[in-house]
Amino acid sequence: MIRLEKGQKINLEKKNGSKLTDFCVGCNWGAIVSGGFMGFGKSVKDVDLDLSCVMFDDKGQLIDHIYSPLYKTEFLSRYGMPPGKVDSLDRALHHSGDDLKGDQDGDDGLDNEIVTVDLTRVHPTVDQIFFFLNNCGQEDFSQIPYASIRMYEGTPQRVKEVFASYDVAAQPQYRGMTALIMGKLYRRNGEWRFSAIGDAFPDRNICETIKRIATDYAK
Ligand SMILES: [Ca+2]
Ligand SMILES: [Ca+2]
Repeated sequence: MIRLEKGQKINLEKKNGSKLTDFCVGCNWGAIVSGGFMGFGKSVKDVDLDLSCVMFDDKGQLIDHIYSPLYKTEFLSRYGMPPGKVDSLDRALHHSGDDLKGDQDGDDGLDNEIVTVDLTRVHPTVDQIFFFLNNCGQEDFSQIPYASIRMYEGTPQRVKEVFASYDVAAQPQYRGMTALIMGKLYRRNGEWRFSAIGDAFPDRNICETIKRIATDYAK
C-alpha cells in the first residue's frame, strides 16, 4: 500500500503498463455523542462535513464543480459560484450525496460521502481536479469523531489501493481548521497523476476554499 506524504506525487500508470481507471475519494466521520450513562441522557450532535471537488483547464480556469446541491443559491451567488450538483458535466465524476449528520451509532467503518471518478471519461479540457473537505458546523476538524479521508484506486465496494489518507480527528494540527485541501488529480503528457496536498485552513465556507484553490493551487 502506498501512503503518500504531504506533497508527494505518483503516476497512476501501473507497472504492467495498464492505466488506472477507477479512483475514489471517501470521507468517514461520526456525530458528536456526549454524556449519557447506560443509554440515558445521551445527546447526539450532528456533524455535517462536505466533500467537494473543482476542475480546472490547463489555463487554470475553473470549468466544473461538484458540491452539495443543498447549498443555498443566494449564498453561492454572492461568491459568483453556480448551484451545487453531484455529477460533473462529463459524467466522469459522481458524488454519493450530502450526509448532514455523520454516523449516529458509532463508527460504521463506511465512508459517509464518496466521490467516484472514471478517469477514462474525464473531458479532455479538464486538466486538474482538486478534492477538498469543509465543515459546515461550529466545530473544527480535531473535535469530530474519527474524521478521516482517503483517496484510493477501486470502487466504494472494493478498495484496491489507498494512495493517501488523512486522519483529522484528534490531531493537534487540525485544531481550529475547518477546510482541508486533500489532493489533486492532474494530467502530465497524457497520463493522470495524483498529488497529495493535505493543507488545512480555517475557512468559513466552501466558497472561500474554492477561491483559495483557484488563486493559490491551480497555477
Ligand atoms: Ca455533508
Ligand atoms: Ca461512516
